[in-house]
Amino acid sequence: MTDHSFRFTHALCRSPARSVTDGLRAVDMGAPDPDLFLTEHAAYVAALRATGAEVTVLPALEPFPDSCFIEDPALCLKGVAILLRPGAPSRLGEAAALRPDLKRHLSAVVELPPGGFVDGGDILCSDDEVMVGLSARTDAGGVAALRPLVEELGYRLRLVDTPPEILHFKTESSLLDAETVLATPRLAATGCFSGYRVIETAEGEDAAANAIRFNDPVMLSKGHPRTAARLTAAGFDVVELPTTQAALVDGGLSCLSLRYSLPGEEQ
Ligand code: CIR
Repeated sequence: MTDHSFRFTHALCRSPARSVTDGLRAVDMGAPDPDLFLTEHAAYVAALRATGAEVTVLPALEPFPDSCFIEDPALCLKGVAILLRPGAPSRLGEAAALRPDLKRHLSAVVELPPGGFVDGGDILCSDDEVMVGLSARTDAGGVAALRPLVEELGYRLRLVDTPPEILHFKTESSLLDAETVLATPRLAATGCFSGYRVIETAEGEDAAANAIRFNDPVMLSKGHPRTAARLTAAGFDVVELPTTQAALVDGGLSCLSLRYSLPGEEQ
């Protein structure tokens, strides 16, 4: 298996519910428009499919306004899904709702043992390391419960801090290849990426950091031209996607999919 931190055969997404208008947000800049959200979501799914991956879009879950951010209730590693425990009370039930789908699509599902909370948005994976940022959603008890599960799968776990003003660790970072991350200057300045090459987002373009490398392209939130230019200059193939509606509820590109490969099907 090569480059398994960014080469994926599959992804799971969840259609945004009409109730996304009630999605959690730190600052209210207005509710997202559910129809426009669906349009932007469809463009995202099409971009994932254009890389050759098989993408399943699960039906909307109206009782869970934030459930299109499917990355948060689970972590997929080496074909195994770890069912997490989201740290926001309104999102806790998303994990149980996702369990049957994970059982259907992944080769195995394991449950995070009790003891704390972990959101997938706080987890950045390279080929051999799982970096977990403590945040308002992810606590030390949750990370202690997660550690043996990821070690069992052959990864090291690196515990880092997410600065308090940042929702999730990956709100301001993403993996570009096994040695390179894209991060905001604010997160990079904490020193948490020691051992990695860091490309910083351009000034005023912090939201660009919530990106994904998915097979060949780096998918980047549209409207961040100087960060896009930096990535292109570094040799990455950039695909820009609109995230105007996800941004209104503190979401971005990484939160909208669970990316995985099944054993024996790696690209
Ligand atoms: C929340 O606050 O949970 C959602 N409104 C946004 C979740 C974004 N997910 C992510 O950064 N992984």
